[in-house]
Amino acid sequence: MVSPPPQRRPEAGPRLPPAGARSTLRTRAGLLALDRAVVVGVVNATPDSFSDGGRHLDPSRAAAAAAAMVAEGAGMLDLGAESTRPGASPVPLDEELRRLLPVLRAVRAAVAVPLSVDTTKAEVARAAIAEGADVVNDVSAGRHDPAMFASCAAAGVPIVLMHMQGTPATMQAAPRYGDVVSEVASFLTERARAAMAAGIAREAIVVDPGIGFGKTVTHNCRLLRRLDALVALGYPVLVGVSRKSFLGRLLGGREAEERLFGTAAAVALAVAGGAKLLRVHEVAAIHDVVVVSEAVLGA
Ligand code: HH2
Repeated sequence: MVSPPPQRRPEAGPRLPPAGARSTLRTRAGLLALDRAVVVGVVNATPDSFSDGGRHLDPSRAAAAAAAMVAEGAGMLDLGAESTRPGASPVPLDEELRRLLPVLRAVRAAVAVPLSVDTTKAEVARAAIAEGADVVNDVSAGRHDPAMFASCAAAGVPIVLMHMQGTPATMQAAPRYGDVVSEVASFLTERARAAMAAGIAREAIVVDPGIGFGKTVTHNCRLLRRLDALVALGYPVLVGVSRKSFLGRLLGGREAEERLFGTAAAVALAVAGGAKLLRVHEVAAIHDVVVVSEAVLGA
């Protein structure tokens, strides 16, 4: 079992959490402290993810990668078996389970940190929870499968509710908003209410602006700039900027694996804006970014 190295985190000075932020997330693996931002390492059991497709399909390789991410400072890992990249087509239930469960079992045996499962299907969420997943990360915010909220409520696991305009197949065609920040905030408020109406506890809800999901470069930058408006909703905020194409566009067409510095800049600003969970591929580098950002914010 690999646990994060506590000695890599210097003591931060006194810092009040932003208004409305909660400082823990209750998972079956115990309380995940969010007084400091947590790096969430991405383990994609997909052949076609835009940045790490195919790398973690093999369970023993995925477990080794997961253990390495925890040793580098990841406080949580996110496992997914359905690509949500722009233009991706949906994966059938049995194929998603066939890819995910062997990887999840191997990763669960290798690390002690909370594991989230990136899925929009209640049946996949239930199977993953039975195999030791602690959190559900639903990029459809419970809209794809009407049974999702009830499944999470019954199992008592937290859920990440992410904003997306459209579906992965169509979302980048012509994203359009009046005011992207207030529309995303209203959407997340409404989905959180629906989750609570289905029995999910308030302290088991995380919200996410869905960077890159039906958004232009300007929309993504605006959401990062105004993250305070989402933090003010009162739920921990997760942000996934890692290697995303808006960074490539801002950086003259850089490929996914050449977007680390761009990712680092966006993560530092997301932490400054109050993000508590940072979903990333390159854990060691981004852990350093988070530690330094928080030290400056706490000074
Ligand atoms: N981004 C991706 C996938 N899942 N979940 C949340 N909550 N927030 C995100 O921003 C987010 C997410 C896309 O990144 P990646 O996993 O690298 O690609 P793919 O979906 O192709 O597997």
